[in-house]
Amino acid sequence: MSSHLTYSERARYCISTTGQRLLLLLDNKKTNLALSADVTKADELLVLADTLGPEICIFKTHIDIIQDFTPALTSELHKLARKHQFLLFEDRKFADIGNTVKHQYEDGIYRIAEWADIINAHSLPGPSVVKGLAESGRKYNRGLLLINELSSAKNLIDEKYQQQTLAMAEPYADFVIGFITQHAVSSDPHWINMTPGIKFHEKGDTLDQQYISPEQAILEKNTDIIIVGRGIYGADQPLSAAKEYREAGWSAYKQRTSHKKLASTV
Ligand code: S5P
Repeated sequence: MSSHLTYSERARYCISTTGQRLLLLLDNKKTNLALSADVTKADELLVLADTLGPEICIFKTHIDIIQDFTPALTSELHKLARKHQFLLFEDRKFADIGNTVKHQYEDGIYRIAEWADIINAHSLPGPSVVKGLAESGRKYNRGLLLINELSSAKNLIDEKYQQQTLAMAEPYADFVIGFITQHAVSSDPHWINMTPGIKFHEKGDTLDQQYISPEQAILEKNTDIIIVGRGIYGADQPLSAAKEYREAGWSAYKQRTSHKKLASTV
């Protein structure tokens, strides 16, 4: 299992430069917290990026829920990403034939390929979805996450689907950096496993979201990055909430890597 290795140790195994950059950033900045910034106003999005930027490794957007979107928004986000050293992840969940997803990635009003370091896709359409996105993504040196598992109750993904998702990722390891998942997909150290559906003290919402804790994700399920939305931006004090999730995620990671190191010395 590679879960005892530090993020920087695992960076050496990456073929993707985005994957490598992210793993190094996690250890340098000492945070494995991704913020899911699911707000609907451009100014709210920018305030979140600027105030919570120092706490996070990734700022995850749903750019199509912004009511007052203009291209200036993504260039401002890009500036904040440089200022605070985080990556931008557009949670677009592409799920169509190669030719269509390529256009959805590069064209339209959002021009996602121009500003998002990371995107994600459902593996449902088969390799065509990865092939189509890779044509644009490789030009911009971007990273893709395949959706291996969902956090919503009674979703249709089963074990066979997950095995096929991993098999689909393997030939594209220069572009696919890992998975959106509830548990570590493989022991290969270069795959980065990111887990949404994280919240303290709550088991779910009224629309079938299911939550686990940062410790469950990092220590029990061996995933690498916790993705937190309403637990942070919905809190009375988002900055203190972000610090708490950061601390929980980071100490779980420190515990995981130090445990295994001790185990390997005996
Ligand atoms: O399985 C998933 C995959 C994703 S990317 N479950 C999820 O909840 N997400 C996303 O993570 C979802 O679209 C939302 O943006 C975020 C979770 O938000 P929260 O407010 O429930 O933490």
